[in-house]
Amino acid sequence: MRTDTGQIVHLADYRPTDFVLERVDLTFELDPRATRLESRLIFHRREGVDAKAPLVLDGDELTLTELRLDQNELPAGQYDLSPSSLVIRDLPETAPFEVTVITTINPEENTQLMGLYRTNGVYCTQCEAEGFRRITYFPDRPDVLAPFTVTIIADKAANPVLLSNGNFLGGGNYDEGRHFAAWFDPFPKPSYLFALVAGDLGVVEDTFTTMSDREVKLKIYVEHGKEARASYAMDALKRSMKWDEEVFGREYDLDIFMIVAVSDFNMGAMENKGLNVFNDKYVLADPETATDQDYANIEAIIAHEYFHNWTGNRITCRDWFQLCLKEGLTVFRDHEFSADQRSRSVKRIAEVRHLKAEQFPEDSGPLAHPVRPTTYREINNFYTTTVYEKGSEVTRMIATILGRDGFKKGMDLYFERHDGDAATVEDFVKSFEDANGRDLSQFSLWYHQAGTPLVTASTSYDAAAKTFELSLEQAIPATPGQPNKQPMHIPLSFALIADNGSLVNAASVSGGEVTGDVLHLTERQQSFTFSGVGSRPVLSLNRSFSAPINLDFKQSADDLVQIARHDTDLFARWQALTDLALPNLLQAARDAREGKETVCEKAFINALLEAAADETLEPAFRAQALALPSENDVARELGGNNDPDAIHSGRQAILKQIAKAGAEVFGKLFESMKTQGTFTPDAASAGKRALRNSALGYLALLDGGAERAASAFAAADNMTDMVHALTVLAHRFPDDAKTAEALGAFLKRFEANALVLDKWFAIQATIPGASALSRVKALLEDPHYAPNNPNRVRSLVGSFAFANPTGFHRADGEGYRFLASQIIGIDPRNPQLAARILTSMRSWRSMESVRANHARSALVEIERTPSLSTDVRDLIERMLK
Ligand code: 0A1
Ligand code: ZN
Repeated sequence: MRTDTGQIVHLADYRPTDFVLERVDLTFELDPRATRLESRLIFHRREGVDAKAPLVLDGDELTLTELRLDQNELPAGQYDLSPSSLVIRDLPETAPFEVTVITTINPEENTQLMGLYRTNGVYCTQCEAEGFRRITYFPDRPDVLAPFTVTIIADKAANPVLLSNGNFLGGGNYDEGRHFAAWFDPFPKPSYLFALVAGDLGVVEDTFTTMSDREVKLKIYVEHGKEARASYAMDALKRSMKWDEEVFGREYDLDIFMIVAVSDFNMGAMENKGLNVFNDKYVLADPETATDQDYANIEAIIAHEYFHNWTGNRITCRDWFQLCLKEGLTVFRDHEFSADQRSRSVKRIAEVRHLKAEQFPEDSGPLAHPVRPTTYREINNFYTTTVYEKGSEVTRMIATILGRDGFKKGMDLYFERHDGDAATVEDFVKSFEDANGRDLSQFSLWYHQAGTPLVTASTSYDAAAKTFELSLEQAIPATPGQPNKQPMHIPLSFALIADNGSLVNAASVSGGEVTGDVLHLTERQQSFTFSGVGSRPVLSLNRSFSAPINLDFKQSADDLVQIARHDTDLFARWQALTDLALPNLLQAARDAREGKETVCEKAFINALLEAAADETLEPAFRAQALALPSENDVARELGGNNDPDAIHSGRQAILKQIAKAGAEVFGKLFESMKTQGTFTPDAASAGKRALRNSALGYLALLDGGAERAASAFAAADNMTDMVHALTVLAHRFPDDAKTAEALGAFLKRFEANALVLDKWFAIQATIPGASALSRVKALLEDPHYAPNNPNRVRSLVGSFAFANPTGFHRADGEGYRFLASQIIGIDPRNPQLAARILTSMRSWRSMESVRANHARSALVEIERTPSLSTDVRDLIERMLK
């Protein structure tokens, strides 16, 4: 029976458990439909706890077969069983005792993919956040830590590989064709980090020698035949291990580190101790089938999960409200890793694009919540971009405020103080305060106040006094449950740029704290005065996106061009080009709505083409500059009353004008950026491909575009170029015979590769325009569609809802009705997947009224569906509030 109780959990109600768990000993006898688990748990009553207090264990969809206390069967009167708990009374007052729980579960029928399930014949587990209670009755909360011993017994022929956390203890033959393996994890861990994998898998092996000269075995398990596609992941793993030693001083701690790639997984990957389980999308790659973006994602996610070994596993979370303690910090760590492996500025641009595209809308809509929330109804709904990405930005700001050394001191103290703990955000912040002698209480508001701060800036220059004044004002919008906000500590990196492009050093600055190139805005209103400034400078503000804010700073096109040309911070140069682009895109959307021609400003086009052609700039940066703000970005800037059709056609008009003006530049780039020789996924080559492909995107807007895209598709010798050309062809010329031909050829060639098929579905799901829906509906009937595979569902239904504004937000509301029917269909099988796709509706109120009304009706239709999961119900109710 489903046990989501849907009750609201409050941070303020936290209290430790009454019983301390000393040890866990699990014996699994695997069977696809009736797996038997004998769990032996040693507890003792915590000091000071009432002698009558019962032991409460969590459970979900379990069949209890046997229950023993110190080896004796427990009489029925001594325990209570409910769908969500097992409560045992009359337990020893002080002495430790052993509870033996025997349960039976059905992995084959587990379509939620939480707990123990089967994917392509492989047994696999997912326990974060509350999946372990679907395996056995247990105190399933992150502050209950214990060493685990795990024995797995299974049919040997079907399951030659038997894995769990920790170090391998031993194994051998058992009975009737069965064999067993035993694993021991000496590091006390919470149940959400438990993992078991069993099946017939291929393996890639390597070793890593740690900084203290210990040799660690590295193993990546994949389906047979896919071994060669795991070599990039292995390389990324070794680089991550080395980097964590060098940059954070963190060494790996077990004898073995394993990764298993599975094809059915709700999220990206999971950091189970010593046994990471991955969505195979983030492990498998080769030039023929993976894009540069796939390689970058693999590198980042392999690193992310590995880094969790210290930030998440060795130091875990006291309760789920502290999720950002492990996630925000670990995202920050993986961002820094990727920045060191690739181009720091380009990485930063990509991060900020993602933050603004995903987190900013969340923070300004009905699902807004603090980085450290204080209530939840379904914890699965809090694996959000706010907790992850904004959580990372908050960590980055600590580093900006304290500087490199101060940040390092704080991290060192955090590791030293809290190794082995289930810690809190307060513990984390205190480590930085104590290591640096600095009060971070105002800064901590970043954890507690939701909403993206709006900083308004204006400047004035006094030539006679040689002073330059910057006036700042901050306002944090109201968010659900938080009508009033306190002013925050906002670190703003800045530069003053002179006429000749050089950076100006002011003689002094007054009005607030300034450290290096960072202004500390701490008041609601604050003015900084720079003195000794000989001529009017151009101010570059929030460089590197030092704070995750919306900045309202009306700068002239000339000033923005000056920044775009001269700032030493490449991020700021990209931002200036974006700030030049936006007013043109907004105006184009307004013009399109009124049926008017739009005219793009020359100053912007010239600045953009200048950057595109500038050979002193790295190609990846130039590609980022040429990728104008997306339609969703424009919608966000418009803020409300949005008409996606007008935004789309306005943006297309601007792109065409750029293409015309830059035909020569783009032609040259398309020729000169061709990568030669065998494919390598390194950042420099990827950058060239990105620039060449953005040139192709523009060229395809000119006469003969379809032929150009089709021949680029035919000539492509790697997946990046192929997917890009196919996307250009399908999105610009959906009804051209060449598109049908290319889609057909692509399908034929990659039919057997699920991850490439996902791309085939996604490209078609995102073809703009009202006809997208009928295409998506037809694809649902395609024999290659797989309604139980989360990647496939995301690639078709998810791509349509998240990344096809004109198709999804059709004025007649059909897109919303389609989504509602999908959510209602997916929810009973896989509530997490349904809930995640449903978040595509989070900004429904920003649509113009006809669409908004259709959206509301679709949400109400979902709300009225009987027996919705808590996951979906929680979101729907918040979105309709
Ligand atoms: N801790 C993982 C994310 C994750 C969360 C829940 C899951 O359940 C399906 C799976 C993974 C991470 O941050 O990578
Ligand atoms: Zn994580």
